[in-house]
Amino acid sequence: MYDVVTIGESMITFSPCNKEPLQFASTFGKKVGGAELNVAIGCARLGLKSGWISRLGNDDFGRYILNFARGEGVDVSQVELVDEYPTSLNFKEVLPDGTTKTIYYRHKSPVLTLEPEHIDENYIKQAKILHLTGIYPAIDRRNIAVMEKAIDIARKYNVKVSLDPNIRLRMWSEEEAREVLQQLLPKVDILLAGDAEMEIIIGEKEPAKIFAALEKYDISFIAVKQGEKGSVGCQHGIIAEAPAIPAKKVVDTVGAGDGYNAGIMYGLLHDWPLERTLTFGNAIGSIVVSVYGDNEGLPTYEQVLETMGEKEFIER
Ligand code: KDG
Repeated sequence: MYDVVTIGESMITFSPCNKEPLQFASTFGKKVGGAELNVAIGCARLGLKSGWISRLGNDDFGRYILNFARGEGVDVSQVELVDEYPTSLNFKEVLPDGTTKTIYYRHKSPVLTLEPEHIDENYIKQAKILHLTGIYPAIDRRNIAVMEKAIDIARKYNVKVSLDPNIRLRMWSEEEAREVLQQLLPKVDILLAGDAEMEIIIGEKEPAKIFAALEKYDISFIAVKQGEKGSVGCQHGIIAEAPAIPAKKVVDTVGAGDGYNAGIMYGLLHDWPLERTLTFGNAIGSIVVSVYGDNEGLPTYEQVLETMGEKEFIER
C-alpha cells in the first residue's frame, strides 16, 4: 500500500559551486532534481509511503539517481534503467540573491521509453494518491497517453488524482500548456498550483475567482500557492487561507512547491482541517527555500512542527 505514487522524470542537476552565472562558472556541484521525485522524497521524509514510476538512462547518472531515490525511502520498483537514451541533465544557476535560472538537456529523455502498457494496474491501485505534473507532458506530448492510462486506473480504484501544473515555459508555450492541462482538469481531484500558473490555465489569478472558474470541474481540493503571501485552499467548497511562514533566509526557491505539495498530501491523508493542511504546506515551503538544492531541504515531520512552533528545537 502506498500513500502517494508519482510518475515523471528525474535529472542530474549541476549548479555552479560559487553562485556565479552559468556562463562563467567552471566548477559545478552534482545534485538530483525532478519535481515528481521531489514530491515522492518530500512524502517519504514526512513518514508517508511513496513510490515513483520512471525511466533513467542505463548510465552512471541513472544509477546514481536510482540509488539516491531508494536511499530516501522512495519505492523504485517501477523505475528501470534503459539503453535508448542517456539520463537527462539540467544546469541550475543560483545567484547570491536567491534568483535561479535553469537550462535543460532533456529533449531525448529516458522517460520516452515509458509506454502506457508499462503502467502496472496493481501498483497504482495500491496508492491513495496518484500525483502528476505538467512537466511530464511538456517533455513530449506522447507522455499524455501514459498519464491517461494511470488516471484511468486511479479512477477505477478510487485513487485520488493530484496535479501540479509545474509550468516550465522553457519547455512549452503558455498556449500549449493551457491546452494540455485544461483537458486534464475534469479528471483531477487535487489541484496544487501557483497563482501565475492558474492565470495561464484559466485566465484567473485571484483565488476566489479561480475557485469560481473551476467549479464546473468538481475538483474536491484546490490549493493556490501565492509564494510570500502564503496559500489559499478550497476543499469541497469551503475556503480557507494560511499566511506564509517567513523563511530564515531565502537561498534557493526551487523545489519549494514540491515540498508544499507533500505537506498538503500529508494533511489530506490525515483528514486535517483545511487551514492546518495549508499551514503545514506553507511551513514546508518556508523550510525548503532556506536550504540550497531542489530536495535537500525537504523536512521530517518533526522539523515541520518545530517551524510551526509546535515542538521545541534542540540545537545540541
Ligand atoms: O519543482 C522543482 C523542479 O523544477 C526541479 O527539481 C527540476 O523538474 C525540474 C524542472 O523541470 O525544472
